[in-house]
Amino acid sequence: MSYNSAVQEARPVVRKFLARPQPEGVGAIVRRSIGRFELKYFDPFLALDEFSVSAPGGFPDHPHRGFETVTYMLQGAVTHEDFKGHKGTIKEGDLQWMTAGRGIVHSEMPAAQGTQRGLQLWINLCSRNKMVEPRYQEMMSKDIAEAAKDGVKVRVIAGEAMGITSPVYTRTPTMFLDFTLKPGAHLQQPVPASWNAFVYVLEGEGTFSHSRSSPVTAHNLLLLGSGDGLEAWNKSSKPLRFVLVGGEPLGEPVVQFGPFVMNTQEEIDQTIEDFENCTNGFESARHWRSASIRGLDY
Ligand code: FJE
Ligand code: FE
Repeated sequence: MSYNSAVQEARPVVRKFLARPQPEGVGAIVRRSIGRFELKYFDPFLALDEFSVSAPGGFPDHPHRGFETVTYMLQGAVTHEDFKGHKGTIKEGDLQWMTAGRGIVHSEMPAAQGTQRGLQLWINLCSRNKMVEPRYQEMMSKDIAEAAKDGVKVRVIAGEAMGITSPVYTRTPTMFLDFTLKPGAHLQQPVPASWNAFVYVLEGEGTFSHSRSSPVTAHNLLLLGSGDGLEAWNKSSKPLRFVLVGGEPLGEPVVQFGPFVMNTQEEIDQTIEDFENCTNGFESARHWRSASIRGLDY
């Protein structure tokens, strides 16, 4: 092993899942990898959906509490609108990092013709942060820092890679990197040894962990075992695109009821009560309906 290599001990691939399409929301399709029955939780990650949605479908008014949603657009556009009047449209390459904290009610609806595609990652918050004030961090594609070298391009959504650091604040320490490798390219990317990490392949064929392992194609999730980083190769003749996501495990109990994720059943019961009564952060839900529900243009 070379002295100066960025990765001394490549993390092995310990599990591989093909995410199959399933219906979700209204007329939307998601390929869910983390969050489905076989892999309910990969601390601190609650869900990873590769979503596909076209009008008139979408994800109309629904709540969240106790975690963050990260929406990263791959194609098309999605308009989001919440119960406090925060509204916007994210397009291909744009990012919305939403800390739901004590409560968000919002809609996420197609904003362009054709199919909107993207990734939505749910990151758990530790008990201390579950009831923080909601917060948005949004970045347009042009503001997401990129670096390229030796056939490897990275877009740094969160964390640090190839000398670039993202300005996104991660309450639960997280890295989220979008890599594209040209044919023949090789990558070594450090990931803190104590973190959980995974790869999700978006396009092409990748060789991960060992240079002679069998290639992995789109829609596959790879859970990485222990080591200090990822090693990947593009041995194919087409571009390879994947995301590498890592996070510091919280090591706390998780009680989930749909879009509410707390530590105990009592907290979930309280959350359901808060949502029904429009209290403790859900006050604005009482009279709010999104444009999509009111039948307006959105
Ligand atoms: C949700 C069902 C849902 N994956 N990917 C139940 F569909 C949703 C939800 C989403 C979602 C939204 C986008 Cl833009 C992308 C998604 C699930 O909105 F939150 C619950 N509870
Ligand atoms: Fe949502």
